[in-house]
Parts: sequence; structure tokens; C-alpha cells
Amino acid sequence: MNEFRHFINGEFLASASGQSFENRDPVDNSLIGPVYEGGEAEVAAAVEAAQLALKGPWGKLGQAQRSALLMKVADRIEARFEDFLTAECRDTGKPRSLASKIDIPRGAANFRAFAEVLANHPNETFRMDTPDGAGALNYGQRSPKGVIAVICPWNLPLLLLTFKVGPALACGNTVVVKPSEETPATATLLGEVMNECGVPPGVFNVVHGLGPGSAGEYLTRHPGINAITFTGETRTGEIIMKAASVGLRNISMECGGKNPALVFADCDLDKAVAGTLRSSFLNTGQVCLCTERVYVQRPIFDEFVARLAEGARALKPGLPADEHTDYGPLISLGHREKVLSYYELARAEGAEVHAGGGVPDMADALREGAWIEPTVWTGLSTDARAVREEIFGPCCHVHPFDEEDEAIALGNDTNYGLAATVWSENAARATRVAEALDVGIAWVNTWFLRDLRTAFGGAKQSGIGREGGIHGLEFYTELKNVCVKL
Ligand code: NAD
Ligand code: 6OD
Repeated sequence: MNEFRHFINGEFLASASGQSFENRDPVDNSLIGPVYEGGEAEVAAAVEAAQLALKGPWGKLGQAQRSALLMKVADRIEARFEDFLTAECRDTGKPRSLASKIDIPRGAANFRAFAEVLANHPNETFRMDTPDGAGALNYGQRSPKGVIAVICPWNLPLLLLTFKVGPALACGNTVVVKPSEETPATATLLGEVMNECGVPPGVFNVVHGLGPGSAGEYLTRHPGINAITFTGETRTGEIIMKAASVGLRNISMECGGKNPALVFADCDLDKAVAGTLRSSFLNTGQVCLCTERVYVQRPIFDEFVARLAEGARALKPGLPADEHTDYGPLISLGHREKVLSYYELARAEGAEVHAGGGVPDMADALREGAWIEPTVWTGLSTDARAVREEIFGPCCHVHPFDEEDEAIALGNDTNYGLAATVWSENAARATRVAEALDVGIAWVNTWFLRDLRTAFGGAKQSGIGREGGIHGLEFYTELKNVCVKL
């Protein structure tokens, strides 16, 4: 049994109150171990450590030295790949085949990519004329914002945490991380890695806990926090924005989605079906970029639905280590309750169920786990709640369309605007449609293909701001213009 401690000022600490909550394995609901719940005392200690670190050796490092240190962190995550993989799969129940290809490699790549981007990013300079003819030189000076609060969800724990911690540290900030209460393990391991790499105490801090009335809320309210970067539900984002408004702290928000896939009759059908199976069901549908709405042009609609449903039925649930496992459980029994309530709702709203719709028949102890079937629906109206609300489970609704404009309108008929996928072999059409969709990320004939130099974020209620590549610079640094009269 593991116990999960906070990582504050380079030390692993229990809560002053002794209060803890349980971390359970979603595969069979067995206890992994207690997680210390951070209160105001732990948040205050972590923020103070982070403030002091800014004034210590960390604050004196140049960009090249910071980048070199973060490269070391990336190397060390890779050296401890097996530890991270085991911890991530235990917390989430996801297949090792998935986490070893996406979650853990991205954990290392996020440090490497931002260390490189920052080390090679030029400053802007403007030479200007002045009436006396001597001129002046303007240049931009970027300084760290200070102490950044990093608040993360449970679906891709290490990937999403490092996607924020990487650029925050590369820019010279210090961080206090609040991982999801469901997935404390890899954030804690990262504390060990920081110590092993010689990252000064206080630069990277982790406070475990819940959201409201716990570490999450206390962190967002703490006046020593200079900016908050958040990934999670849109509703939580709204609450955090209110907290951030006190003291006018900056925010970066990566929130929910109800992402469409637009499948045209001129697509490569094999690729479109395989791609949609992946985009709807990867990580048991628990990726913010997952497709929950599929729009298919009428001539291929019936065949597409039949093949997608057949593919969904063929997916095998199983243990993380089993090489035949296609998908793991949902993150928790609580989340399964929510997703199953949408399965019921969809039926009540008139859905025809082509695959899944319930709980798979698991053996022995696994019956206690948060298993659920990949589900394909048709027949819902565009205003059905199952079509409009983010479910965050392995399910999608497939709806027919006739014309390109209609497909675009259907794709955009949502309050969210995170991601979309277009399947068409006509490059002109695919590009035109991708450009017409109100989203932060549009993929053509692929899904979740990521170049870390690109902007990442959502439109509408899916987020505020862009991170990734140099785009996080606006959030993670304060830009000063220095004007020197010559
Ligand atoms: P959540 O909003 O419930 O929780 C996210 C984090 O916020 C957790 O650490 C939680 O403890 C904390 N939190 C909750 N209430 C808080 C409060 N009042 N103050 C401060 N912190 C608080 O989200 P979740 O269930 O962990 O994750 C699933 C959601 O995340 C989905 O909506 C999904 O779309 C979204 N998500 C978005 C992206 C993206 O990049 N856009 C990526 C992954 C997940
Ligand atoms: O790939 C990324 O950088 C990223 N932030 C992915 C988010 C996935 C959401 O669950």
C-alpha cells in the first residue's frame, strides 16, 4: 500500500491535520492507499517555498541553465519510465499499451519541448527614429510571472501536468501543483525526480487535496499565487476565474468539449471508421479531445454506423498489463454513475443503441471496478441533452447530413469549441471545412496528432488562452518593453 504525501520545499510531508482520503484502483475498486489532504497550512507552506525559491538560486539561473536542468528532468522521467508507467496505470486503470505510447513519453517530451522552445526564442527589438536623429532601441524583456498554481484533472495526469509545469519552469516561474484527487501518484513521483535532478527546493511543489473547501480552492484564493493555469470542467473553470479575479491574477483555462467528427462520403472509409473508433473510445472516452458527435454524409451513413458499432463491440476491456486489453475502466465508480446516467438519458431521449449501452460482464473482483461499454447511438435530435452536454465517457452519437454547409453548421452547433476532425480525401474541401469550424484544434484525416510547437486550447466554453510552443509565453511571462534613447 502506498501513501501519498505533499511535496513541499523538496520534502515529502504529511498534512498538519493528519487528514487524508482514499486513492482507489478503478479496475476493482481496491484501496491503493491514503492521500494526505492539503489544507490552508499546506497551501501556505507550498506558496511560501515557491516564493522563496524565486529569490534563491533558481531565480538567478539564465535561460540556458534552466533549459539544461529541464532536459535532465526529461531524461530522468525516461530513466524511471517503468515507475511512472506502473503508477499511472494503477491510478487510472488505463492499458499499459496506451500509457507507454502517450502518457509517459509525453511527460518527458513536455519538459524537453518547452526547454528547447524557450532556449531558442528570440526577443523582439524595434529600432526607432527620433527627432534628434540619434534614435532609440526598444526591446522586449520577459520575466517570470512568479508563483503559478497548476490545477489538473485525472484523465491524462502526467501529460497534462507536465504540459503546464514544463513551460512554467522553462520561463523561470515556480509552481504549486494540485493534481486531481483521483490521480496523485505521478505528480508525487515527479517530486522525487526533481530532487534527483537537483532542481532547487521550492521550485516544484505538490499539494494534494480536493477542490471546493480543500487544497484546490485554498490555492486559487491564496494571494501569493500570481497566475492560475487550469485544466478541467468548464464549470470548475468558472469558479476558478472568480477566485482569480481577486487581485487581478491571470488565468489560462483548458476546459470541456463536445467534439464533432465530420465524415464526408469522399473519405477513405476504412481510415474514417478506424479513426473514429480511436477518437471516440481511446482512454475509455476520457480525453478532452474525444469525439462525442459524429456527422456522416448520407450515402455512407448506414455502412459507417454498422462498421463503427461492430468495431465498438469488438473492443475488449481488460487489465492494464494484459496485452489484449483495448480499454480500461472509467476513472471511478462515481464517474461511471454519471456516464451511465447519460446512457439512460440517451435512451429516454429516443436514441437507438447500436453498440454497448451498459456495463460489460467482468469476472470476479473486476466486477467491483468502474467498467463500462463503448456505446454508439443514432436517432437523437440536435437538442437532446446527450448530444449537447459533455459526457466524458466512451460514447458517441452519429447523425446524417447531406450538404457541406449543413455539416459545418451541425459541427458548430455547440457551446464548446475544443477540437474537431474532418474525414475527406478532397483536400480543398477538408481544409475549407476545418477552417470553418469554431474550434481551437481541427484535425484532417487524423486525430490527437500533436506537434508540441503548435498552439493548444479551446474556443467558446472550451477555454481561454493558448498554451503550447511559444504560445504559453504570454501567460507564463510578464513582457516589459525597455526603450533606450541612443
Ligand atoms: P474537474 O473540473 O472536476 O477537476 C479538475 C481539477 O480541479 C481537479 O484537480 C479538482 O480537484 C480541481 N477543482 C475542482 N473544483 C475546484 C475548485 N472549486 N477550486 C479549485 N480547484 C478545483 O475536472 P475533472 O473531472 O478532473 O476532469 C474532466 C474534465 O476536464 C472534462 O470536462 C474534460 O473535458 C476536461 N479536460 C479538458 C482538457 C483540455 O485540455 N481542454 C484536458 C483534459 C480534461
Ligand atoms: O496534447 C496535449 O498537449 C494536451 N493538452 C492534450 C489534452 C488532452 C485532453 O484530455
